[in-house]
Amino acid sequence: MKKTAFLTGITGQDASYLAELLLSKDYDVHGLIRRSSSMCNRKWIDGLDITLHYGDLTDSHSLDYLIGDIQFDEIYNLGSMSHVGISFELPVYTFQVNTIGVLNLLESCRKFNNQARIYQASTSEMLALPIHKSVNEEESFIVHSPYACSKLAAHELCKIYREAYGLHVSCGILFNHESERRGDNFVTQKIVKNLIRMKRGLIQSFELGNIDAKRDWGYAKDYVEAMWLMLQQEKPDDYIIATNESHSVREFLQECCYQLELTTKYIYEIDKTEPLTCIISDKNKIIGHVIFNPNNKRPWDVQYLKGDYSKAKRILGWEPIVRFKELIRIMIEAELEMHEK
Ligand code: NAP
Ligand code: F7E
Repeated sequence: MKKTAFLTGITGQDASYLAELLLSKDYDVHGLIRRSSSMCNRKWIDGLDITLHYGDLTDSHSLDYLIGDIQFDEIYNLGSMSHVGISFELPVYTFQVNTIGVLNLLESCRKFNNQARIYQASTSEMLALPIHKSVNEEESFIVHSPYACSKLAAHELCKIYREAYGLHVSCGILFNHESERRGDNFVTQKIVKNLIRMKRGLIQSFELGNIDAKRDWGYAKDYVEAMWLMLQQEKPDDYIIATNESHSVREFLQECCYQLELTTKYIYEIDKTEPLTCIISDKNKIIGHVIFNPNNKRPWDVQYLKGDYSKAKRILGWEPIVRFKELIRIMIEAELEMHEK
């Protein structure tokens, strides 16, 4: 018998890669999709042999109906309002999707399919420590945004359903992971796409916010493998998935420029340590500039993230393959290819 899997967030970066992985393992894959006025958000799943069901995490009836109707073996909850910056503008909505949505899903499973193995997408944003160190699963959580707070509440709910009702729920505490499928308004994709447009003469400038923030960036395709491995364990548990390397947004910008053979010159106001702008040149000719606009900074940001994945390595046998420079190469190559087409 084929195993059946149900993925929320099917149009997003992670679920689209996970759907491909599960199909390669001969799963019968089902995805939850929101009604939209256009089909544009389906580009990563077009052509995949999966079954789509209309629904929404905030609509408990749609989940009850599906989870009651099809006895899924594995459920991966990857749907969310996933943008940290926007969560400051939409805090209530963020909680409705990221917390109440998870509760809706857990309740459906408790009532209609308590044998399903469930994956919850937790996040490194729950680990906004004041000191700079590599963190493991023993660390206490600290949050700096409505997004992080909504995910922490969901994380705790998962633990409650695991302990109180014996549901097989595992939470992956994933650090930032990127790919050519990353949304355009996350910093890595924003930098890659805009630098390539600038190199091609399509734009002369773009803006960034906090470039001193450091992140542990991995590759989404590596990370979905860890999600699957978590649900293959007899015992549900929580795991950090990361690369154990940390780089600043400024380093990301620098490395992209280097790989695109662009040079940079940072301009500072007298007595200031944060640059105002960065002039970008191609073969000694100025082609544009990046503006560091304080208005793009979040009300409260996480300054440093680095994850110790040794528990995942020990128990799941998982390790990241793609590292920082290779990740940037993959994203640049995909974008250049898209421009060629
Ligand atoms: P993403 O590309 O932003 O995708 C989010 C998905 O959630 C989209 O398919 C979106 O559908 C769907 N969605 C939004 N609101 C929904 C709702 N009310 N009901 C059902 N679906 C809804 O996110 P991702 O990068 O793949 O991340 C996957 C999960 O991991 C998310 O939960 C995210 O918070 C978490 N996470 C991500 C990272 C990372 O670095 N990528 C790290 C840690 C945790 P539409 O197309 O209809 O908008
Ligand atoms: O920001 C800074 C920004 O939006 C990274 C989500 O997948 O990973 C992601 O959240 C850093 C922050 O990702 C811009 O202030 C500077 O310090 O790419 P990001 P994120 O906030 O780390 C976590 C683990 C998740 O769970 C989330 O779902 O870059 N930054 N200038 C900027 N960020 C953006 N977006 N845009 C800028 O112009």
